[in-house]
Amino acid sequence: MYIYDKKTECMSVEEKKILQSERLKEVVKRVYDNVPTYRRKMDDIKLKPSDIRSIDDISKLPFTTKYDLRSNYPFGMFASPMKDIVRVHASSGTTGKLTVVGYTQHDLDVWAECCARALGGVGATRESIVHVAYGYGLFTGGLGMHYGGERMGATVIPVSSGNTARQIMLMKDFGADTICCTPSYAIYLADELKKMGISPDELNLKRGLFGAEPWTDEMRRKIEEGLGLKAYDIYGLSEISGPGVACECEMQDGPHVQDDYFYPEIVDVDTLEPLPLGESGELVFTTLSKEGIPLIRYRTRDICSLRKDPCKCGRTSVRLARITGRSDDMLIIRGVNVFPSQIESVLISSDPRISPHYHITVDRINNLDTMTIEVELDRSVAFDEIKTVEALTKKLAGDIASAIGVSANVRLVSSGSIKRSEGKAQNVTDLRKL
Ligand code: DLL
Repeated sequence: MYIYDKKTECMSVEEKKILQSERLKEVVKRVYDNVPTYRRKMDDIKLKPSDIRSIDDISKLPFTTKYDLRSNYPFGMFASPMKDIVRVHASSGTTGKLTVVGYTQHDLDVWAECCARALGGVGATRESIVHVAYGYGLFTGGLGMHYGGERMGATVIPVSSGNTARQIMLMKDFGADTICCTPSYAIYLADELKKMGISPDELNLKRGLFGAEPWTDEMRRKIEEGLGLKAYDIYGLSEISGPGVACECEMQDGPHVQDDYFYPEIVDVDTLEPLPLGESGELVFTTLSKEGIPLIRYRTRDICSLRKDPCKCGRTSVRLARITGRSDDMLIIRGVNVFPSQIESVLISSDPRISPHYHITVDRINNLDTMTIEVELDRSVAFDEIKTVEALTKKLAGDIASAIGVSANVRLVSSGSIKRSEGKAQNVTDLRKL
């Protein structure tokens, strides 16, 4: 059962450094001995596990990227034999293939502990009823918060995403005091409540843990008002474990990184040199205790900065500033990660009458992300063949939805009508104000 682990969460900086150093040494040895990619990367720079003596040596280690995971698809980066892997999750890759991660029982235990810490840090207790409306499945949101809730002894409602009217009925009837979902879904829920003439007072919600996509303080205010709760930011990524890598405490002043398990760095996007505290750059994580797929200096592509100023809650962990963007072209649409290259792959394979020229426009309408994909028809198809265009549009929309896991409005346009760029292709216009 989880009880606020003050001893660990409020550990002195010196103690934390000793713990991080010990764990780093172990994890480096583990990947060197078990993962050929890491052995090769370290051999290439003539680095031996014994050269890593403390956490201060971390910058000597090579980086890991999504490309490493992709080129070792599906299980080639695992550091444990498959008999010890008890769960697999996955997130979007840059192509049709997913980015796959594996967990040993120890990894699941640590992950549940991190999510329990996140829930406990915002005031949930074993008396709480936790409504988990993140998707369950390969996405880590649902199961991550689910096991976190159970770990703390709360009552978990594994409702998953979708069917908003039913979600509202269940929240009312079961009296959930804690909700976990994406911030955009929280806003949508608030709007639906209003439409149904239900006041937030008729629900028992006290707090919500919102993440999986970027959001703003303005959205926080809207959610708090619309659902009658306190809204907290929770951050994570499947490569590092899932939700709970970092989470705000009741002070609502930036997510605390669980830095006894995940060591954060900020590096310059171009030079990859570590940046001084407070400067904005790419967030990099090293997993300090993972067995299934330990990652060394994993480049998250998220842009943010770190803070070490003391938090009023007493936790001593490093905090994240809000994520302000990405250093790659990944889009997050209604909580689902989408790479334009995934859409490109569909265009190439879907139908020869469709050309690979496209433009994506992302917007937020009535608080819901929308994605419109304009695609040029091949020159061989006359744009006025209405039946053909309709059938192709339907097929392409279906192919895209099944490839990326989120629906898009597809508009076929005549050949040559999408503006060609002279330099780097400008395939995406994001009109959301985040
Ligand atoms: O989104 C895990 C998660 C689930 C986090 C539920 C929080 C709550 P992935 O699908 O692998 O994992 O996507 C990870 O989502 O690199 C960020 O770009 C983005 N992201 C996650 N949380 C936040 C947040 C889950 N609080 C990617 N703020 C990350 C901004 C976030 N971006």
